[in-house]
Amino acid sequence: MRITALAGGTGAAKLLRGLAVLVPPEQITVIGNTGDDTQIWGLHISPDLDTVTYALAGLLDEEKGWGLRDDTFMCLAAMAALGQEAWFNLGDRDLATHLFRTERLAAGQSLSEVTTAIRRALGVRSRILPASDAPVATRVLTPTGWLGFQEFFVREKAQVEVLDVAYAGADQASPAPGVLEAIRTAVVVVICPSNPITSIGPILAVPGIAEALAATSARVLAVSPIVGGAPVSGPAGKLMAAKGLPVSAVGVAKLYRPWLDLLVLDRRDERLAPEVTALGITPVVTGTMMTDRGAEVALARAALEALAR
Ligand code: FO1
Repeated sequence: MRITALAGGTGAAKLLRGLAVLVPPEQITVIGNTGDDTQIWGLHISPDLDTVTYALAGLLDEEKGWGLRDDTFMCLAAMAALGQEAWFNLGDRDLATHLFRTERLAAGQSLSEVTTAIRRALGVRSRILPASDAPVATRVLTPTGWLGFQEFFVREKAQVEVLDVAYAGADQASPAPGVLEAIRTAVVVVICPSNPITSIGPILAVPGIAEALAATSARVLAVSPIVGGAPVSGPAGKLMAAKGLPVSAVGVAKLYRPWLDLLVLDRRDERLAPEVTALGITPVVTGTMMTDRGAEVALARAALEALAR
């Protein structure tokens, strides 16, 4: 059972943790979002790659959904005292990951190589690949101009109007080594319940990836991150609306329609199943709220069972 998963941050990390209980972790390849990557204090931060890595390593701060459990923030406080920007909460132990990544990148390694080194050092057996080794930066257009994703999401707390979203650099980017092959040779492809516009969107914006999803013989299943007309977490609703999509599981189905076979919807959205079917996609109705480890495994099992039917 070779599984390839397209993943953003927290929601993806939970489903991947569930999958890794049911399938040998070596058989899972994660294609991670780098549209959220940013530079803070000269360091290269890859929040979604780190969230997935930390979750699969059993180190994720569960309450926040990002960063390392039991981390401290003394460096952040010291930087604030020096008058540096301190709106992005980098933990002291988390900093080691960013120092390591930044140094290796500066020495000429690719983001894929560094990501592999980090996940191996943390004992993660699943492969984690950035969608591209080239920068693809999610930019958000607000009434006062373009913001980087983290400026929008963390600094502005997503509380500004969104007019448009762009993926800077995507045109010139190419898939990281192994990405297209992982989609082509998978038995199943899982699109995690991540923000369709700012987590999955930057992956799909890399030339060749959407085409590979359309061409693969694998069955492609997505889990809707929109439940009952609102995102389970984060600003996905606002961003989908800015892209002219209905903020519902049907909006997700429309976006992924060119290559999607099955869409997992929450029980609360059961009434949308006929609309999903009408789009040529098989709806799978189950509980999708991953409130504990048991629920993560149950959702992963429901997805795998639907794929096997
Ligand atoms: N998210 C926040 O809401 N506030 C933060 O201060 C913050 C810091 C942070 C540091 C390292 C890291 O890997 C992730 C961090 N995140 C933070 C999460 C991140 O901004 C988002 O979860 C993702 O980019 C969205 O998927």
